[in-house]
Amino acid sequence: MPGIVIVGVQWGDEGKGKATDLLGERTDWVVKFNGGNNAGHTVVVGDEKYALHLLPSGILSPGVTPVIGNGVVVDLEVLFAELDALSARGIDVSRLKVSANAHLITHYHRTLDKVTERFLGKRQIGTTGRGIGPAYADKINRVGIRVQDLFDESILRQKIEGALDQKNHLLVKVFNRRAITCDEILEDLLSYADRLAPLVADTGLLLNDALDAGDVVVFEGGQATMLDVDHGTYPFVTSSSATAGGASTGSGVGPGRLDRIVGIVKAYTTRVGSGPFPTELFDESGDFLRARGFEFGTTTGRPRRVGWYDAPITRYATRVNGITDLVLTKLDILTGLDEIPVCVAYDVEGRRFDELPVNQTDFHHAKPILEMFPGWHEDISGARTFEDLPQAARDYVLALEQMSGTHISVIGVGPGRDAVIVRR
Ligand code: 2SA
Ligand code: GDP
Ligand code: MG
Repeated sequence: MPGIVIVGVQWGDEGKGKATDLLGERTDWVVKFNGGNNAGHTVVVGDEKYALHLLPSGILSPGVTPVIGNGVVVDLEVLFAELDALSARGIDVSRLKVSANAHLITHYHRTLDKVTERFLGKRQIGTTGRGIGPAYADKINRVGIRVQDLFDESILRQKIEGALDQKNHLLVKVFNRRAITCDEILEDLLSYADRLAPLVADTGLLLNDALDAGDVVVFEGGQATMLDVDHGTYPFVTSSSATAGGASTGSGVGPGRLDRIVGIVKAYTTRVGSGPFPTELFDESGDFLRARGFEFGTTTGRPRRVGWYDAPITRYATRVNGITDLVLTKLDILTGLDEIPVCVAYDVEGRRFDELPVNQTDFHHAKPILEMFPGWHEDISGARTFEDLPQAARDYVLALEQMSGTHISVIGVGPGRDAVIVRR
C-alpha cells in the first residue's frame, strides 16, 4: 500500500501530526500538499515536544524524505526559522525538498490577511493571520509568486509589480495603509534564494519515481474536511483543498496512486475560528474537555471551541474523502464522564436531518440530536490492546464505528508515540 493519505475529519487538530509521525518507521516520504504555516501539529517523542507549522511531520523521522508540495503556500522566513530550530535540537533536516511550483507568502499577504479580518468586524473568519487566504487568492487570480520565480530576477520583479498594482490600491485607498514597494519585497525574497536553491525540486517527478520503486509515501493533510474550501463550511474555511483530492492536485501524483485514505477523528469535536458548530458546548462540560484535552491553538494559542462527537460529520468526511480507515484520537480525554453524548442527527426548526443539510443556513441553525452512552472512570492511558479498555469505552468506540460506517483501526489514548491501540 504505497500511497497513504492522512486527512482531518472535523475542523482540524484531530492529531494528524501524531498519526503521520506514527507511520514514520514504515514511511519513505512525507508530503505536505495543502495550506502553509497556519497548520499546527504537535508531536510528542519521549520527553520532547515538537510544534510544527510549515514542515511536514515526517521531518522528525530519520530516513523519511519530507516534501513541501506544489499545493502549499510557503512563507520563507518561517521555513528557515523552523528548519533552524529543528536543527538546533539535533533533527536532520537536510533531506527536505520544496516544489518549484509552490506559491510564496509575502509581506503583503500577511498584511492583507490581518486588515481584511479587521475590516470584516463581526463577520470575520477568525483566520490565523498568516497570509494564507490572500496568497491562495493570488494563485487563483494568476498574480501569485512561485518558488521558481526567485531564480529569475527580472521575472520576479515583473510579478511583484503586477501583484502590487492591485494590492497598493487596496491598501492605500481602502485600508488607509502605506503603499508597499516592489524593492522591499524583492530584497526580502531574494535574501532567501541561495539557501532555498538546493532544496528546490520537481517534487511531482520525485514522488512518482518513488511510488514506481515501491516506496511508501504519506500525504499529510493540513486543516480538515470541514475547513476545505469546497467541502467545508464556506466561507468559514481555509483557502485550500484539505480533503483527499487535494493530495493529488497538491503533489502531482495521480488519484489512482492513493491507496489508503486515513481519516483522523477526535473522540469529541473542536474548532478554531468562526462558523457553525452544532455540538458546541458553552457549559462546564466544554470547560472540562478544553482543559483536559489542552485545546488551545498550536500556532496562535487561541482557545479552541469544543463540543461532542458529531457522527453525521464523520459520515460526510468518509464520503467526501473516500476514507478507508479511521484513527480515533484522544479517547483518554473522555475518562471521568458519567455519560457521553453523541450527535446522531440534527434538528433544524422541527425538521430532522440524518445527514449534513445541503443548505448552509440550515447547518447554522442545526441543533444536535444526542444519544447518550455510558462513560468510564478507569485510567485508559496505559491500554495497548482493545481488550485493555473498560467495556464502556469499547462500546463507545464500537458505536462510533458503526455510526460512521468505517473501521476504526487505531485508537489514541495519550499524546506520546506509544500511546495507541492498533486494531486489526
Ligand atoms: P486561515 O488562516 O486562512 O487558514 O484560517 C481560516 C480558517 O481555518 C482555520 N484554521 C485552523 N483550524 C484549526 N487548526 C489550525 N491550525 C492551528 C492549530 C490553528 C491555531 O493547529 O491549532 O493555532 O490557531 C488551523 N489553521 C487554520 C482558522 O481557525 C479559520 O477558521
Ligand atoms: P493536528 O493539527 O491534527 O496535527 O493536531 P494538533 O497537534 O494541533 O492537536 C492535537 C493534540 O492532541 C496534540 O497536542 C497531540 O499531542 C495531542 N494528541 C494526539 N493524539 C492524542 C491522544 O490520543 N490523546 C491525547 N491525550 N492527546 C493526543
Ligand atoms: Mg493543529
